[in-house]
Amino acid sequence: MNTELLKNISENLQKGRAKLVKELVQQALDEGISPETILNEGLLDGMNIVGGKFKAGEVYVPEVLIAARAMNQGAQMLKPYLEEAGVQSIGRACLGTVQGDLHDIGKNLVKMMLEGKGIEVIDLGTDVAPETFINTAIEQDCQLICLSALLTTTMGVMEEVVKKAEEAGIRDKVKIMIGGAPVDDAFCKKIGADAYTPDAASAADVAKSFLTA
Ligand code: B1M
Repeated sequence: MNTELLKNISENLQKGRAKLVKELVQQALDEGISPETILNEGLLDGMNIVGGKFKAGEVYVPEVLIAARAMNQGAQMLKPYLEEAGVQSIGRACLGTVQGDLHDIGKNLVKMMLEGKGIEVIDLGTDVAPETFINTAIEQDCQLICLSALLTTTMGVMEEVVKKAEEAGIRDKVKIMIGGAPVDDAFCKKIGADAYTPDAASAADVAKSFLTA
C-alpha cells in the first residue's frame, strides 16, 4: 500500500489544503486503497494530530476550522464508496450534535456510515435542543435518535433527550444511540440510552442491528 500517499493526505489536511486533500483522496481511490484505510490512516490521522496540537495550544481555532473543512470535503469524496451496493431503506434516524455543541465532523461521519447501511438520516445539524430531537422523531416517525457530543459541558444534554423521550411517551418506540469523545458505555447506561459506540462504523452496525432485529 502507498503509505506515502496516506501520509500526504494527513499532512495536507493538517495544513487545511482542502482542494489538494480531495485530489489526493481521489488518487488513493484510483490506486485501489480502501475507503476505510483512506479515512482512518489519512483523514482521521491528520485530524487527530490537529486535535493534539489544539490541546497543546500549538494551533488555534482558525487552523482547526480549515483542517475541519478539509476533513469534511475529503470524507465527502469517500461517501459513494462506503455505501453498500443497491441498498434499500431499512429505517429512519434523526441525528444531531447536542445543544451548546458545534462540533460536527464525527456527526457527519456517522451520517455517512448510517446512509451507507440504507438508513434514512434526518440531519438536524449542530446545537440541537432536546425538544427538536423528540419532535422530529415523532413527526418524521424515526426509529432511531442519534446524539453526538464532543464537550464534557454538553454531554449532559443527552440525558435530557432520554428524559424528554420518556415524558413524550415514545421511549419504547425509539432507540437512543450516543457517541463522541467524552462519552462511554458507563455514561450510556447511567443515562438510560440504548447504545454507545466509539466510532461511526460501529454506530452504523448497531443502528442496522436495531432496525433489523
Ligand atoms: Co473543539 N474541542 N472546541 N473545536 N475540538 C475538542 C472536542 C477538545 C477535546 C479539544 C481539547 O481541548 N483537547 C475540547 C473539549 C474538551 C472537553 O470538553 N473535555 C474542545 C474545546 C474545549 C472547544 C472549544 C470550547 C474551544 C474554545 O472555543 N475555547 C470550542 C467549543 C465550541 C462549541 O462547540 N460550542 C471548540 C471549537 C472547535 C472548532 C469550531 C474549532 C472545531 C470544530 C469544527 C467542526 O466540527 N466543524 C473543533 C475541533 C475540530 C476539535 C477537535 C480538535 C477535533 C474534533 C473532531 O472533529 N475530531 C477536538 C479534539 C479531539 O477530539 N482530539 C476538540 C474528529 C472526529 C472524526 O472525531 O468528533 O470524536 P469525533 O467523532 C468520532 C467519535 O467520537 C465517534 O465517531 C467518530 C469517529 O468515527 N462519534 C460517534 C461521534 N459522534 C458519534 C455519535 C454516535 C457514535 C459515534 O452515535 C450516535
